[in-house]
Amino acid sequence: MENTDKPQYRKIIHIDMDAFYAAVEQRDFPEYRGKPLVVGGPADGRGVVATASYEARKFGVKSAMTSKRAFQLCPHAIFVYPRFNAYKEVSQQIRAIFRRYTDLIEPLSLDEAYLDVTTDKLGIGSALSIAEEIKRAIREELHLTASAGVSINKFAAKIASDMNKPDGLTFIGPSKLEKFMEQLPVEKFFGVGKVTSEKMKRQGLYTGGDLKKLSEHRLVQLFGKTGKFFYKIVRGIDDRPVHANQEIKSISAEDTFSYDLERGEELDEWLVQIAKSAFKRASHYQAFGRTITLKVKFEDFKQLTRSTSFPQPISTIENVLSCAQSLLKQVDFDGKKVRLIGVGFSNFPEQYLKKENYPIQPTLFPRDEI
Ligand code: DCP
Ligand code: MG
Repeated sequence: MENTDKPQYRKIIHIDMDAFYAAVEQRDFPEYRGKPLVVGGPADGRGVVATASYEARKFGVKSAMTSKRAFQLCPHAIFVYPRFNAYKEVSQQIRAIFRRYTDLIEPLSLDEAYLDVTTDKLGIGSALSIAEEIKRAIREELHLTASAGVSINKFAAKIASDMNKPDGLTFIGPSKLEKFMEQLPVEKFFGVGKVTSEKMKRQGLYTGGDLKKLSEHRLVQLFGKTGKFFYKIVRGIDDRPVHANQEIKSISAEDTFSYDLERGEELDEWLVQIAKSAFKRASHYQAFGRTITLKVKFEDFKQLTRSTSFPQPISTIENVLSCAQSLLKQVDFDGKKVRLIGVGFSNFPEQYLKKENYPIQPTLFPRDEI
């Protein structure tokens, strides 16, 4: 007879590929193996690191730092541009592996996904065994490594997958979950950026355990809506389902210029190029939004956005261009030069876009990607 007293936990796996872009490069180009490798923009001071091999990370090279900084830290590293098509292909292959076990897959990017294997297709039953099998398939069939986290909710699975990278497999079982959350530093909680973590520390809140001492009311007072999330998560509760076919909210293109630009012809020309890139991407997915947003980042890194909306989707390049141009006219430059501009579509009509069909980090290297 079934024991109805036993709580029915979900079985959630979070998979994240190790040093993804760099690992694909090292797989495809044996001469890069075992060497510090940086995948990103040019090392001319304006480019950005997408990722670095573990050999390069030893020197402190990290995602999102300037390539110039990476070069200072590790001058003997090999620098290569990303090959998005290769990464997209691997991404489809890992998803095909996931689908052997479940259709409840929520990709977060090309290299990362949640899987709900509460009832898996093959009747394996153990989430840990499934995670092991997936890791093995990725290794044997794709010659790459992934790290997996296994737990009863998305939050814990994601934290777990990061704990023993690379090639890690970490399980946080239900009996350990609350204790685990208590010792977790506040920075690890979803939604806690630098500003919030500073704020928390000023309040003497360093760990999940510290947050747990506060009432839900107090947490909401301090942190708004996210306070509700904190209240639950420190108790090991995260009911967010694994959403297959998740909608994406915007499509955009942006570019950091090789030198900062004043208002004028050159900037206008760039705006046209970037608006065209955004349009091309939207065309690719046959998804035109009713809102166009212009993003401007100034030389002092301050950033602003201006949007305009229409009752119908903006689906011709002429309309996109004229919207973007009139939005740029409305921007007060305050005497500053511009470092980056971006143009994006949002507010899509009913037809939705699946995240899994959308390339990761679409804004990093728009010119290479399209
Ligand atoms: N990426 C990027 N820009 C960033 C972060 C990531 O272009 N700021 C790209 C390159 C990464 C890929 O996304 O290879 C996956 O991101 P991860 O954060 O998972 O990083 P990695 O897979 O490279 O390394 P890790 O082993 O830490 O997961
Ligand atoms: Mg990764």
